[in-house]
Amino acid sequence: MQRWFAFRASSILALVFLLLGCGIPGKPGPQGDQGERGPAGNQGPQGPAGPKGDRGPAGPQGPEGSVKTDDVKPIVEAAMKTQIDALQKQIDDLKSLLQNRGQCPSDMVTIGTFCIDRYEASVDDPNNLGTLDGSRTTAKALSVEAIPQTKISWMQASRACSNAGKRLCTRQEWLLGAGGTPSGAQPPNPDDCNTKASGAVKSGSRSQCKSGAGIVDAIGNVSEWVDEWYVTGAPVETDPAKWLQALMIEPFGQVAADGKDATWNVNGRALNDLTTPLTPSIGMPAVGARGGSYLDEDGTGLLSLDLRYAATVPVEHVGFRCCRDRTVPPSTTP
Ligand SMILES: [Ca+2]
Repeated sequence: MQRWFAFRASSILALVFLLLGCGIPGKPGPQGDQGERGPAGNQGPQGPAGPKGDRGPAGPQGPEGSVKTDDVKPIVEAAMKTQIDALQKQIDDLKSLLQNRGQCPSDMVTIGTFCIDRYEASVDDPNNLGTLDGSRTTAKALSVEAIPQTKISWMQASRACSNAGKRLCTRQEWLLGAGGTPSGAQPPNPDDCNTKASGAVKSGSRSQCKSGAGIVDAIGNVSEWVDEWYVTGAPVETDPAKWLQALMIEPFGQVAADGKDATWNVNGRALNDLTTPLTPSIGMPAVGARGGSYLDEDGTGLLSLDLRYAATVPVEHVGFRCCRDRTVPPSTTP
């Protein structure tokens, strides 16, 4: 009896599944396809297979393939050459920096701790002298064999030197650079310093006009702005109508070795413009211009000093020359 009920129950259960037309879904396997459910019992057809299990995890990375040495060699060699070339360039640059440290360029002369321009200064573009106070001066000073720049104020000249990585020479530097320049005959021979002419000549064109250090045209040609200021005090002549005459006293004193170097206005007032009538300004400090010019004949010389002009006045016969420290390379190369 009991066996009969068991048989009937299993038969009924098989019949139900058969009528429903489906199998019992299996559990999604953790990896790979799920196996089919086994038969429900000894009797009845097997149900359909359950749904496919989730996709299993990705397998581990396969072993790296082998590459031939000949294929890689040119690539490695090219990369190494690029690196070696870059390092070599850095080494060469450092060597050059060390070798040139403190050396003056060929357009300057070495004197002790500083460099001084070999030639009276020109500028790269005379149209860029800017304002007389130098605030808009973009011209760059050059030390070249050329007609030197004149009609440039002390402030503009200072800025032009600065634009070239230099500065106006100090009094000491200018005098050390100019020392030993022969004054030459008067009137000058063609190779002597240009101390008498209608205008400036090309700097470097007078072969005898060279100093002991090797700079040229320190005496004559164009007088040169130097980094020195003077409060010139009261004029010799107190009558304003005679101030210009007072300013023009030359020589003011017998100060030169040859007793001829002229000094202008060492005890007077400075001109802050050149409009006529000339009116020296009371209390206006004067900037120094040294060496004398093509106008000054015997008045030129190592100790010739012109103190008639304020720092913002451009003068027809006054130019400049630049210096710089030896240990500081120029920030720009002309
Ligand atoms: Ca000169």
